Amino acid sequence: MNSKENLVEGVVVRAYGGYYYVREGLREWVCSLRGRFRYEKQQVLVGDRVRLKPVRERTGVIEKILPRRTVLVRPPVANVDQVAAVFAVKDPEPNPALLDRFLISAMMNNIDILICFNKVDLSGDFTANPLISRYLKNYRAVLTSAMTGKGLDRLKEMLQDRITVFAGPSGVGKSTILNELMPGLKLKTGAISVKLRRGKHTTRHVELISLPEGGLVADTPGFSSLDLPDLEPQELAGYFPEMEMYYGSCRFIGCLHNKEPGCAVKDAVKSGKIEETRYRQYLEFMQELMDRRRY
Ligand SMILES: Nc1nc2c(ncn2[C@@H]2O[C@H](COP(=O)(O)OP(=O)(O)O)[C@@H](O)[C@H]2O)c(=O)[nH]1
Ligand SMILES: [Mg+2]
Ligand SMILES: [Zn+2]
Repeated sequence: MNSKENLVEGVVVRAYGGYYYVREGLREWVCSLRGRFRYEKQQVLVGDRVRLKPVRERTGVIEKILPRRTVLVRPPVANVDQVAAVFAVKDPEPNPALLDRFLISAMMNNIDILICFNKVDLSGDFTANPLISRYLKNYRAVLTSAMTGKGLDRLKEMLQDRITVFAGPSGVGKSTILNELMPGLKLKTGAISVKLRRGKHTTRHVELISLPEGGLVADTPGFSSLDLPDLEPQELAGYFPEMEMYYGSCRFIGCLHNKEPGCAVKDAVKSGKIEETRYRQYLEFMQELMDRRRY
C-alpha cells in the first residue's frame, strides 16, 4: 500500500457486471470505477495496472489507470508480455499457416511469442516432423503433454511474472494445460466449440488466471484464422527470422524475394538453409498483402 496517498496498486484480472477485480499480490479487490473515467470514455481493460482507493476491506475505487505497454485487441487484454501459441503435434495436426500468422502479429505488436507443442505423448518422433522442427530452431518453444506432465515445469517457468495469452486452434489442449498448472481450476475441456466465423472471437469475458508460481494467464476458446496485420510487402521478410539475415544481400534494393534475379533468399532456399515450406508460406502471405492493396 502506498502510505502517502493510501492507494493500492494492482492488475485488473477480470471485469464483470460493472465491477473490476484487481489482483494485488495474493489479495483480490472488488472495485468500481471513479465516475470521471466514464465521461472521459477511458476504458479499463483486463491486464491494466491500476491504483485503487480502499473503501472497505478488499473493496475499492479505481482512481488511476497506469500507462499501457501493449494492447491486444483479440482478446482485449492490456500489457500482454507474451502470446503462447499452442498447437498439438497431432490430433489436430499443427497448422503452420496459422502459426506463422500468430508469429507475425505478435512481433508486430511487440509481444514475445512462445510456441507450445502439446500432446507429445501421441507421437514418438515429433522432432523428425519438419512442421515442428523448423520452429524449434528459430523460436522459443516448449514441448508438453498435459496428459503425462512432460514439459509443464518448463512451461511454468516461462509463464512466471508475465502476462500471457494462450492462443491456438480449439482442441489442442490449452484449457487442459491450464487446469494442470493451476490446481483447483476447472476450465471446460474437450468441448468442440461452435465453428467461429472469420475475424470473430468469442472471448467476451476474458479473465486472467493467477498461477501459484506467479504469472497471469488468459485462456481463449481458440481461433482457426487470423488476418495478417497491415504490412508493407517489403516488411514481410523482416518477420521471418531466418530470412531477415539476408537483408541487403540481394542484387536489388527492395527485393521481395519472389521473381527477382540475384536473390540471396531464394539461393538460401535452394541450398536448404531456409526451409522450403516456410518460404512458400512467405510467398502466400506476400500474395495476400498484394491482393489487399488492389482495393
Ligand atoms: N493425448 C493428449 N490429449 C490431450 C492433451 N491435452 C489435452 N488433451 C485432450 O485434447 C482435448 C481438447 O483439450 P482442450 O483442453 O479442451 O483443448 P482447447 O480447445 O485447446 O482448450 C481434450 O479431450 C483433452 O483431454 C495431451 O497432452 N495429450
Ligand atoms: Mg479450451
Ligand atoms: Zn531477395
